[in-house]
Amino acid sequence: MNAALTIPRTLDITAIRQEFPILNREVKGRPLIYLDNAATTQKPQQVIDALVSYYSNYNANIHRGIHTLAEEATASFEQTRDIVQAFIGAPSREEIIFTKGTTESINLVAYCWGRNNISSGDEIIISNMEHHSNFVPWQLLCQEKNAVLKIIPIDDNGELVMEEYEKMLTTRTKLVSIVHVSNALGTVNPVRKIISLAHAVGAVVVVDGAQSAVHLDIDVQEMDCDFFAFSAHKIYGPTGVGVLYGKKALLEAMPPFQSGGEMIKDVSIEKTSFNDLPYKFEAGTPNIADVIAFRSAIRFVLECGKEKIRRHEEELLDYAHQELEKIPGLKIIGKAKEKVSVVSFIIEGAHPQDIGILLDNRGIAVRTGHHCAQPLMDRFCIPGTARVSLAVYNTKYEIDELVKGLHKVVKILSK
Ligand code: 7TS
Repeated sequence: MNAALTIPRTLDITAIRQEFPILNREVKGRPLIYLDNAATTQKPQQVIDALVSYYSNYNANIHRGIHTLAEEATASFEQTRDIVQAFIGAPSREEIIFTKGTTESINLVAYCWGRNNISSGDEIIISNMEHHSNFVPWQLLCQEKNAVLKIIPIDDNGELVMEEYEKMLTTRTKLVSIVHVSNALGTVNPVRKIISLAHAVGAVVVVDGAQSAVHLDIDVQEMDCDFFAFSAHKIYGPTGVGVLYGKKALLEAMPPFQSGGEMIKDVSIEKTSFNDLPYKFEAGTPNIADVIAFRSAIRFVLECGKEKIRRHEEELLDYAHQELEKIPGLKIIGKAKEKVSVVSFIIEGAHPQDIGILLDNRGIAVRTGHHCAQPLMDRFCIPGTARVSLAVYNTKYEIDELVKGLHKVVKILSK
């Protein structure tokens, strides 16, 4: 489907970098080296232009006006739904719900599906490497419903222990919610296998695609997940926009998430009937500008070509692994066979936060801390890591600068 949406181009990293205005800025007197892409990616000019164009030319509320601006805004907003549908291979546009991010998408499932389908003694399975947004909603649901939360363990390389997962599945398993790519380790989980095993016991599966949607080809039909959640801001798009894909039959059976305008068909003093999908789950004025600009972000990714981006990032990842391992006292956390774009590490005798501050002094942005995955940090008996996460615009030169910076960090902190 991708080819029909865009014209592919060669991956010229120098030219691509020029499309990201922020990459021209300096931090602490040095050119910015941005290696915190798992937190959020930077935005290309076409995304920024789409935002400005909406507010400059056709700002209007959608789905409710017959005037020209409202029609233009509605058409543009709905075009993003079509492109998202194609981007993840969803069977229909009604299954694409706009939210404000992965967190809200997962919470929507926990509230609307979870509270209607989970009861006392039921079991929910997640893993030890979940981001808190795919951990806490299920923990709270289990507490509320007196259900059981089971955690798939991970091994020392940061891979799921699949035999343990298989043993956990029972007829009481109602839901499995699993991260596709770990934000803290980069591990790519075998979601197809996880899903087919879960379906064999009749469980519904949620896939947290916050980190995978930008790096991997997503085909929700092939994957056969029941729900898939992701955020625009991690795919070169704006903040405040996310997507929940859900299988139509499940979405239709679920009650609304929030209520008010947009989500209704008819309201009388006695009762309210709800709007059709997807609007049943999109109460109130949505984030129109950012949804529209999200389309430009997807276009950017498709123009570059996911496969080409992946090859570039893999090359950088291998190089980063190889060079970082030469640094005395540095240990990489997360060495799964299948991993993308993330290197988490600790350095003996150095607090991750100090590593982050010293790198920032050299204009290098990395994330430090528990990465909203405290149960994972507990598993490795560490308070946190420093994390480098890569995107299409990163270069070998930047890895070299990072390595130089880390050698300095080791020198300073070992004094
Ligand atoms: N799931 C995963 C796997 C994530 O990496 C994140 C955000 C979320 C869910 C939540 O996404 P949001 O857009 O709703 O916030 N991860 C990170 C990170 O690694 N650093 O900052 C945010």
